[in-house]
Order: sequence, then structure tokens, then C-alpha cells
Amino acid sequence: MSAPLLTALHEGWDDAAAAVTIGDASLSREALIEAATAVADRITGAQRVAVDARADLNTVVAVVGCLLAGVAAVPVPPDSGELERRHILADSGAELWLGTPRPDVALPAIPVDLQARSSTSRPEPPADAPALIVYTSGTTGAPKGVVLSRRAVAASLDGLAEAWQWTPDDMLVHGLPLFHVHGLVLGVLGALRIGSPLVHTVRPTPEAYAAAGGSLYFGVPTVWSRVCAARDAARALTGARLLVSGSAPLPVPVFDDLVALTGSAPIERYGMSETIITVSTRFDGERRPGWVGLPLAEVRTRLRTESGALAPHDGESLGQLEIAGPTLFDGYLNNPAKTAESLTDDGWFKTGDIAVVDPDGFHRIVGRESVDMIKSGGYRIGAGEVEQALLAHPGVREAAVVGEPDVDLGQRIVAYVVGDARDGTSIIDFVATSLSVHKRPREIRVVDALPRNAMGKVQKKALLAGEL
Ligand code: MLC
Ligand code: AMP
Repeated sequence: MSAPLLTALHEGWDDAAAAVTIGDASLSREALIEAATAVADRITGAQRVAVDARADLNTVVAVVGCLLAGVAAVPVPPDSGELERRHILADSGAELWLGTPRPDVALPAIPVDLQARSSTSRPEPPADAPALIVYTSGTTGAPKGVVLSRRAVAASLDGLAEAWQWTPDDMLVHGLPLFHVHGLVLGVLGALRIGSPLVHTVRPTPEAYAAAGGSLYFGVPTVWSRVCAARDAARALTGARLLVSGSAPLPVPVFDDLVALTGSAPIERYGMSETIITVSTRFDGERRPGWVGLPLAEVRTRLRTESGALAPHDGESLGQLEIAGPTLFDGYLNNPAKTAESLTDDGWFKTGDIAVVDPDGFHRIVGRESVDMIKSGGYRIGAGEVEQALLAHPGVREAAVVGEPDVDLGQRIVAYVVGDARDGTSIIDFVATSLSVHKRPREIRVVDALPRNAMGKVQKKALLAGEL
């Protein structure tokens, strides 16, 4: 039989202590496993189940219940607009809705009961069974379901535990959303595999981070930049063992501010929904501003130039980063063509990130290959999905979405539109009815025409350069 994915949850830590706290509510290890077992009892036999992934204990119990039952959990962002939610539910083929019933979700609902208790024992599902299906944006079209196996989740968490010396003595603190790899896989499953108590702050505010008194903190760069701006909050993190940044590039000034205010340099790690976390600086190693470190155990990386050759690891040559190893996804659900496109002939994943690697194996992420893949506040947003949502507006004939540099968010979504619509706010509100909050443009610029090349393709680089 395979070893349990959530090792510490089974073998566990002190039953009386809080294993997971979200906001004001806590569950001990025993209460968590018994409430999750009660969920597992009710979903056994299903293949995939949607989880209303709010920042609360119900989400943790629901996902753990799925993992105990060997049912793939499909986390649904709580703020996803109607179009996005409908797509996730239909594409995933989820059979049940683990959450409060809602009129716009047709699936049979199973509300999570934190007081329920069951001690049914069941065998550990096979390591190659899917653990999660996480929806993430591509450059075009609707989000794709990334199938992550239990083996991939375990491999990435073990690689991180080794690199960070992450142990049950740590107390993990973060306030990231529970429907992406960062907040859910690292931030919840990591704690339950390793056995470090988790304090989730509901939202990742500087004040909540300062008050939590943890030893290990996770944040996206926007969170760390806001922590540094709230200087007392940053100073309160001085005693923490590790402040970890990921999901987007950490600006060097924010890295430097964290050093100045907390007395220690942050750890940076790099990952993707499709590969989980693959590269990181180490607890006992160099932390170099602007660089994300070394491959985790068993992960291999290489750089591919535009000509198709491999680029040398000389600290200067640019190439698209390709990744192989046990943390890779099993493919995009229902989409063998996109899966095949994303892999090389010998099975390496093409990240779409441009990187350099130095002779010591240290990695620096230089940017994205496509301007259509935007990162805003650590969220991955495909320009195409937002453009489709804009084009559904009766007053919008053409739309081009770009990610403009932004000190707080890394990139902010700006939409250029052509059409009769004039009121930017009402266009933004219109997008909000179909997509998640963070996919809404921050700004609408109504223009007479979009810059296009001879083939009719919109020149986004010209838009970003302000050449209009
Ligand atoms: C947001 N708001 C808008 C808006 N966008 N209002 C109008 N128009 C828009 N376009 C609203 C928000 O709802 C919020 O309202 C308020 O404006 C402030 O929004 P904000 O500036 O975006 O801040 P906030 O909501 O605090 O979000 C910042 C953040 C968030 C950093 C907390 O972006 C975040 O949680 N990011 C994490 C993303 C993440 O986990 N990515 C991991 C992907 S996995 P109100 O009313 O709610 O206050 C991955 C792999 C890996 O990448 O390597 O980890
Ligand atoms: P997602 O699929 O939401 O997981 O986003 C993955 C993308 O986030 C990667 O392809 C990178 O572009 C970006 N990313 C993640 N971590 C880092 C990092 N530490 N530095 C720079 N970019 C990052």
C-alpha cells in the first residue's frame, strides 16, 4: 500500500492542539480527520467533486475528504463569475458540489459539516490517482483543468520540505486563496503532510501576518510589497524563520526592504499549476535578489532557444525553461491536444517562461514568452479569456487586453476597446458578471482603432509601449 499523502494528518501531531486555524475557527487533527472522513463517506464512488473553495475550514475539510476517498477535488474560486463557474463545473464533469447549495449550481450539493464525525477506515488511494484538478488560464480561450496526481503533490512538497528544512516545529502562516497551487497545495496540503500547524489569515493583510506569530510565511510579491509598506508589520516578522515569496517575480527593492526591515532575506521559489513548485532557494543556501534558486530534488531543468537548440547554463543565455521530473501534471483534462502542445517529444514541460541559469545551477526568471499571459497580484490571467468576456458586451466590437507594469500588482490588466460603449466602469462591471474579480480590467481605454500588423494581428507590444 502507498504511504499516505497527508502523512502527518494520519500519524499526527498532538490531538488537542489546533492543526488548522482559519480566521477565528480551528480544528484539531482528530476533528479534521473525522469531519473529513464523514465527507469521504458521502462522496465515495464519485470520480470528481467540485469544492466551493472559500477561505474557510469547510474547504480544508472538503478537500481532505476528497483525498481520503480518492476522489479528485475541483476547487472552484468563490468569486468566479457565472461564465467561469459554469465552464469549470461542465468541463470537469464534477458530480457533486461540496458546499452550500446555490441556485446557479445544478449539481447535488453536500454541505460540509464541521461537527460531523466518522472513523470509517479506507485504504490509501494509489499514488497515480488524481488529487486535484486546478483550473488555470492559457493565453487564449477558457481556463484548462490541470490534473495533479497524488504522486506529483507529494514529490513537490517533499522537495520543498527538504530545501526549506520545513518540519513539524514550524507554524505556517498565510492568507492566500484556497483554489490555486500556492494557497492550497503548499499552504494546506503541505502543512498536513509535514505536520506544521497552519494559521490562515483569510486575507493576506500585513496586519494579520504581523499578529500571527508564525515561523514560516507564504506570500505572493504583492503581499510582501504591502508588508514592507506597513513597516511595523514587517518588523513584527523579524523572528520568523522563513518568509517565502512565489507565484510572480519578487521585485529586487521589495527583497531589499524585507532584508532591511526583518533582518533576513526572503526565500524565492518558482512554480506553475502544471509543474507545482520546481525551483527554490534553500534555507541553508544563497538567497540572491532576482533569482529563484536551484531545482528541487529529482527535478531537471533546461533552456531552449528560439532556434530549438539548448542554451548553455552560463548565467547570460536566455531560453524557454523546460522542466522534467515527478512534480509534473498528468495533462489538461479533456484536452489531449493542448497537453501534447505543452510537452516536448521527450516529455519535458514547456513552461512559457524565459529564464537564464548560471553555472552553479541558479535560475532567474526573466519574463513570459507571451504578452498574453498576465500575472496580476500573483494570479495568472489569460488575455484571451478577458477579451472574450469584453466582446460579449453589446457596445464592444474589438478588444485587446494587456498587462501593464504595476508597482503593487506586478502587472495590472488594461483593456483597449473599440465600439460604442463609453463608460469604462460599466464595462468592468459587465466583465465581473462572467469572470472572477481579479480578471476584471482595472482600466478601460476606449480607442478609435487597435494597432494591427499587415496580417490583422493586434500589436500588443505597441499598446504596452504607449504607441497609439
Ligand atoms: C480588484 N478589485 C477591483 C478590481 N480588481 N475592483 C474594481 N475593478 C477591478 N478590476 C477590488 C477587489 O475585489 C478588492 O475589493 C479591492 O479591489 C482591492 O483589490 P486588490 O488591489 O486586488 O487587492 P486584494 O483584493 O487585496 O488582492 C491582492 C492579493 C490578491 C495579493 C491579496 O491578488 C491575492 O490573493 N493574490 C494571490 C494569488 C495567488 O494565490 N496566486 C497563486 C497562483 S498558483 P474588496 O471589496 O474585496 O476589498 C501559482 C504557482 C506558484 O502561481 O508558483 O505559486
Ligand atoms: P500559475 O499557473 O498561476 O501557477 O502561474 C505560473 C507562472 O507564475 C509561472 O509560469 C511564472 O510565470 C510565474 N511565477 C511563479 N513563481 C515565480 C517566481 N518566483 N518568479 C517569477 N515568476 C514566477
